[in-house]
Amino acid sequence: ILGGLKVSPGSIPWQVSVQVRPQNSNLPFKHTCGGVLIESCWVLTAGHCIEPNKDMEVAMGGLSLNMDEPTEQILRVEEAIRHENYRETPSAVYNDIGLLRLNGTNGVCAIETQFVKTACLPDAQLPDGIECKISGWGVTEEFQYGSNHLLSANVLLINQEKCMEPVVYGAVLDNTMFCAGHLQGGVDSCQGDSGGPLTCKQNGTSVVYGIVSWGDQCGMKNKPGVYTRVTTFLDWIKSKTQAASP
Ligand code: 4AZ
Repeated sequence: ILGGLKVSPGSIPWQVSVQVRPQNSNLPFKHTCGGVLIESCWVLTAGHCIEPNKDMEVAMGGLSLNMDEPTEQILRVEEAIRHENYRETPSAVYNDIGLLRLNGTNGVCAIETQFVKTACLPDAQLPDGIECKISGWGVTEEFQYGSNHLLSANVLLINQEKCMEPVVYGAVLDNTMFCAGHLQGGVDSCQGDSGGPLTCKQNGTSVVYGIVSWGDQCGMKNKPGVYTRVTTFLDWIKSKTQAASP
């Protein structure tokens, strides 16, 4: 996160750190992406965060990547599902969404506490210009390898036509994505934040409106962050999470 501030305990309780290691190795798990807890046993993330032949786990309820915190819950990923139409081109990533099914018993995986809670899904499009929140442990202006402490920043939803202008992203952008940030640059998501939440208030409740997906570098003028438009994928999310959970 560029232009962000340290998050205080319990203020983004659905934030997840998605961690990986080579399959069947005993190497430590390393933070690779963000994610969002949407059900006790389900984490929403970006499709490009799902790497084949890797063991995955998720850490939630903590703010620091380099300390063991008593509020933290760490769970193994049983199944990683990438969208069937996920596609990467040199200029954009399409259908950049995935789901992680967590290991648990009797349909309980993450336990709800003050520090771990599920996020609500949106049920409608939100207006241009409203302020939303991004968060993650990714690259900052100060730390090229990411931040050890969870950071967050406020960004504005940018009009789709504006973001499809040639000086911004042009026609590589489609309606399954949207832009958010500040066209003058500075405040943005960056590498390592991918898969994490962009939440907005809908009727007073925070909803996961976007998933950090891609962008041309970070914090540059006229190159805002691009987010997977979660409202496009509500039926997909429902079909996967209702089919496999007990
Ligand atoms: C990345 O490389 C990445 N500024 C994530 C977000 C943005 C750019 C790149 C948005 O994962």
